[in-house]
Amino acid sequence: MGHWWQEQTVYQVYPRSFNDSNHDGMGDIPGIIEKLDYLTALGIGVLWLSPVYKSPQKDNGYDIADYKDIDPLFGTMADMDQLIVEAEKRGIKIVMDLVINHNSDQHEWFQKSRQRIDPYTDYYIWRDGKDGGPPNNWTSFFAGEAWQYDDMRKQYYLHLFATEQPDLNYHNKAVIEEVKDIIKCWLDRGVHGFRCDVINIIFKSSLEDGKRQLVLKGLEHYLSQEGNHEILQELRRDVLDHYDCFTVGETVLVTPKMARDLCDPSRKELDMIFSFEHMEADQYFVKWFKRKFQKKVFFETLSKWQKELHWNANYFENHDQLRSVSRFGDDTRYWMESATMLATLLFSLKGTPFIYQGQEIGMTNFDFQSMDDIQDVESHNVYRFLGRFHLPKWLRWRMIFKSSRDNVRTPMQWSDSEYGGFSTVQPWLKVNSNYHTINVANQFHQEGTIWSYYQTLIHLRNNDQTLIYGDFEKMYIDKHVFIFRRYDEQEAYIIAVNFSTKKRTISYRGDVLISNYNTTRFNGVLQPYEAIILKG
Ligand code: ISL
Repeated sequence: MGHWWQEQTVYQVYPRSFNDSNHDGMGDIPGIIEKLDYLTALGIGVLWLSPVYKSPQKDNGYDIADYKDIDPLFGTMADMDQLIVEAEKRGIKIVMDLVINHNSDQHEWFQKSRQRIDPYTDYYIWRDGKDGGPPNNWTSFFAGEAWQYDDMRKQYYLHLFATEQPDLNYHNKAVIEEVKDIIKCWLDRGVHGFRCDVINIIFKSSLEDGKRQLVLKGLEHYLSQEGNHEILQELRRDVLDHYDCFTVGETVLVTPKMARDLCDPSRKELDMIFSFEHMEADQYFVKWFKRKFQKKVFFETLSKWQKELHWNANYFENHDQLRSVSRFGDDTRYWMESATMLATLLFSLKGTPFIYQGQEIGMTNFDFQSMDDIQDVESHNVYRFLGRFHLPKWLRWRMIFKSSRDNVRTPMQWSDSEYGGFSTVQPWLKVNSNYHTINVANQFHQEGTIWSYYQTLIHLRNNDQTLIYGDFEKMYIDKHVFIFRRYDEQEAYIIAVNFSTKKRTISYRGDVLISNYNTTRFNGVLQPYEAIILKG
């Protein structure tokens, strides 16, 4: 009926924090191979690998210095080939991260471009300065100006992310040919798709000043431009369509209309996209300004995206976000209940479910003590940047620890042995001190754990055409409760979730397909953080 990538659950591995096989404090590819049976046991069909390419690691691999080589931190190309083969043996398909908006200033193309060596001279976006400053007023996603002056070339280059991540020039056809070649090379090696990093901002239609706004000045000149669509269609037509693969776009600041233009099947661009709007229900304006989690906004937003798109890439966590149980649930008193409730919601929405390593055991946000515990380039940039406005240190620190991406990047908690069983030496980022209680060994194949609940849910969804393909209909939303229906000609389910610490009465009753409270016959009363799927 559909495609394999609609029926499977995708598991995201953040390689540096997954499993360290060679005792250097850094996760690696052989470490992932060791854990493939673990993923099979969970029921995973697709593994998305955050970047393992050669990289100076300024942004943990999202700054690629060679798209066709593996960083020695993570292993070798032979390890990568083995991972693909071993995964395939277990019915797991590998999906790579494709980062093509920018790469690293250490990439050979950039090094040659700085020296105006052809054909690389115009591979990046170089301009002369204006009035003694940068070419325009654009600002970076990582705070501050989006331009860096290069002493060698005596010009500025554009970087929408870190200074060490120069943006590629998509007005240059040669760059598009390079990208096709990279995609082809990985598909030929046996991977089955790509998660495409910030893929809706790759084409800059002009370099005019951006309109006055507080952050991301310049956005209107590069967000989802027509040229962007043309490039995606070309990549699809010339390469992707010749393979059994899928693409999921990471699409920043996307609206439903933009999303449809990117993933409407008839346009042949992307297969699905990650939207961000539901992840903004606990912030004002940008993530550094946190506010109380607005549950109703969260439900309404999920509902809206379910209606607006024919197929969603559903997620509550990834390597840039926070731990969902800490963020949308209650990671102390109702840790188990809220983690399993969130899981039920995620797996009963229409679309492909994506989970992030550790989510299946209810890992929580990190217990940082100071800026020294944080490695993320974005966090450090923003901390420094806010200093320019004389924000006191305590306030800046508060903003960072509440929102830093390092909250989810701490090492995977495998057991209660030292360093959480992730490594035998001090890892690159501290292990959350709750590893003594929250770890895989405590939950793996054990009744009544978050892990086994995920396993059950994955199995349930994998084998239920209505849960996979059925239509979505919103039934009821209030400040705590979200109720919707999934249905097709054969079957109908009512899904109800209670995002509160109090019991809630709803007007539905009936036999239960699954509940995180083991309820079999539902009498209308939802327990704190209870989730149920009702039959019929
Ligand atoms: O992390 C963010 C805020 O929560 C985003 O602004 C993030 O930078 C944006 O979603 C783009 O993310 C992707 O590209 C970045 C990289 O640092 C992220 O890890 C990646 O997911 C630059 O490659």
